[in-house]
Amino acid sequence: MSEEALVVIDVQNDFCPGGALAVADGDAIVPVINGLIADYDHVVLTQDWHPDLHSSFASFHAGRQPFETITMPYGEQTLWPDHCIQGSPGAAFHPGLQWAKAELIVRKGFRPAIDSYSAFFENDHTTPTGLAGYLRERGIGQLTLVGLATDFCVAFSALDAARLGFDVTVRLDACRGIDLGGSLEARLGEMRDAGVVLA
Ligand code: VGL
Ligand code: ZN
Repeated sequence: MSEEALVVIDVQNDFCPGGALAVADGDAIVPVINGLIADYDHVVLTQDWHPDLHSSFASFHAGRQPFETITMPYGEQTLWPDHCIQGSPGAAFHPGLQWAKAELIVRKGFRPAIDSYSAFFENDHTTPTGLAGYLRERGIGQLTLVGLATDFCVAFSALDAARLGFDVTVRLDACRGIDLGGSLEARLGEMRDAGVVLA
């Protein structure tokens, strides 16, 4: 039997109330996640980690507003308010998150020209972050995903993990979504179809 890991996606100040890209109730999951962190032998965190002037920021594109969609060389890209800038307070983990036990922190979205929702691949779906190799080398085959946002970074991480052959559970009580134009229902359906267990 392979090892299990908890993967905590982007529980950062900018995705919590008061942050630059606040997810409604985003901070409500922190106590639930702390309980899970205590229970798991292996904990991995991800951290959205953009340079300023990142191409996923609406401010980078003249005349564009946050939450509009544009076409990038790698496909469709939603534009966001400036968020999770490297080293800024908004990019820090929520102060209540008990993350000290984490064995690995995966940073993503640091290439200026491409966004990265998934913990496994950038938004071109081909540039790897290295996480799959790390988990495989450590004999970890079962993943429980929690965090923010359900319909973006959690969902794309879960879909990639399932495609890569990991057993994947998403704990919905420890996630919150953004829900842009029906994105939450769409991603939940895709996750179910991909064999992700929604708990
Ligand atoms: C995320 C939008 C932009 C997320 C990150 O963590 O779900 N969403 N960057
Ligand atoms: Zn981002």
